[in-house]
Amino acid sequence: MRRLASALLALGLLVALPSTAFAHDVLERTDPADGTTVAKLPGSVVLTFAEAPLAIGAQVVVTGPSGTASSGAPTISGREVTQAIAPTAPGGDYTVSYRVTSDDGHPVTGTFSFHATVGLDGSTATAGATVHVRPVSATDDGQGSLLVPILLTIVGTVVLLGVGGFLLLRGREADRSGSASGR
Ligand SMILES: [Cu+2]
Repeated sequence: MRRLASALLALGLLVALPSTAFAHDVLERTDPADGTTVAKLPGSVVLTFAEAPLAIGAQVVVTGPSGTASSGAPTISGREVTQAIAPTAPGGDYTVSYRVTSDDGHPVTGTFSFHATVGLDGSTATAGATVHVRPVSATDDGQGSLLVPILLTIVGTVVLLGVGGFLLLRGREADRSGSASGR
């Protein structure tokens, strides 16, 4: 009877443990959603958690093509955490890093990203332009600058050979005149 009671207690603990872990707040959805493309960068990002996070220690950092694009501190309203984006933010790839304090006191952190075709400043993102165009022009520059060292090496070799030959000839002439005067 006692063994059965302890077995039931153990079983009860096993069932209870995951439910305490579930009290740890989780991110349910974001706006814009992770991995999506939006036509225009919104004025703010909204993170919706399973339960209302605590008012203290919330941090949301929005990073875009021009660096940090988040403006001011995030605001918490129920289960929603809203972070404003600076009106100067351009179009492009955005990453949002967040850290909130769960209602059980534990910190909850994570990141999500999205692509905005048009920025709040009205600029249009040229997808992949900064990644693909630069290596091509860098190769062109490389070929152009390679020609100069090659030419310098050729000119240098010719000059050295010329000077060497001149000195050799002069040395022979000096030897000849030296031996002539010595005689
Ligand atoms: Cu927790």
